[in-house]
Amino acid sequence: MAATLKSTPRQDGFFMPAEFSCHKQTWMLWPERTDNWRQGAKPAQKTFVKVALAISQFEPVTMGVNQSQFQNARAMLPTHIRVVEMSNNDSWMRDCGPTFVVNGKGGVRLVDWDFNAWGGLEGGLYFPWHLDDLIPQKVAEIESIDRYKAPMVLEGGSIHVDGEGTLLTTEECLLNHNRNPNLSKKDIENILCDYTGVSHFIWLEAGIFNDETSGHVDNIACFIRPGLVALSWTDDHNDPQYPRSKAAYDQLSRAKDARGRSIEVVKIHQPDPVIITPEESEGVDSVDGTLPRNAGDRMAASYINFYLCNGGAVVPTFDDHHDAQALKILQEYMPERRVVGVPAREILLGGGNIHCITQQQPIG
Ligand code: KQY
Repeated sequence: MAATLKSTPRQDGFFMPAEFSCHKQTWMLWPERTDNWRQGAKPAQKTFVKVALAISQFEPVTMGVNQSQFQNARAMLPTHIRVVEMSNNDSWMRDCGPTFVVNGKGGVRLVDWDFNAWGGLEGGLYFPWHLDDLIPQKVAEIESIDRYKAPMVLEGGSIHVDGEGTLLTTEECLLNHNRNPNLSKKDIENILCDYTGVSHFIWLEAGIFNDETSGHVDNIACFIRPGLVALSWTDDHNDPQYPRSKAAYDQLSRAKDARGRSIEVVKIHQPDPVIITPEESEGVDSVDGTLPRNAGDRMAASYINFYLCNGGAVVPTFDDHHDAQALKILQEYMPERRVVGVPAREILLGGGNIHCITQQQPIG
């Protein structure tokens, strides 16, 4: 039985560890909705299988799946990947899933944030989202982990931590009025301190151009280890991404972390603009209340949306001439990991990437 605790992680000595610390397993959710995933979600499902397989070289994977797709997911995934029935509205485990916290003495609990599908009725990406909102509670029950219910809307992809007291985020997302209109920046910082155990914030202005999440940090910048941040970059001063990445670079270069260290920034050049084709657009069902996929729209493609797992890094690739360089630089900066590229256009077509569809459960 998983209890819902009345205290906060901070009061109980729990904090959110960095993604690069040791995991028990990775959680994912199976894609199926035809108003987000083209061609009945079949191409996306094949890509999710590839991502799950890549991760499973490094650690166990559990896939949550709606009842209607249980048999299909079970058949498409190898038997070493656990498949559990878990009703959901879509497959973004990073964002609707829990944030796990640890106490450094073997204890693991989780934080259950409010979820409103990236903006609720003011620019949210689909309606309803009530099943997604229950995912953390279901994970808590399956794993018998006690749960904290946090008093704020937050998606996991909107924060990164270094595990040593620093939290990286963007104003574009966390201060968007469609998440927590009644909370000030200071209120948000206080809740994040209480529920993730951090003590220091690095606020970037904005995320990736055209990112439908309102600028999640996990698409533009992430910690590779304490004091080292990878940043999505472009050398093209005319690209709408340039001022965003330049501002982030300048902010990070000036920033100190919770321990007073300066931040080293490694630039990872973005792929050339990735555009939705007419064929891709036509494969998506049109439904009121769901963000349409229009031919000609530029997607928020970034190599930074990678996932760190035990001894590995699973990185999106785009069949682009920048792919090889991105993988090479990440491998150089993470010699302790094996960097694996997975072609990820099909995930990008749904609005996110590998980091957005995964959630780490740390070892206590
Ligand atoms: O974290 C993400 N990038 C998720 C995007 C959600 C897209 C829903 N269509």
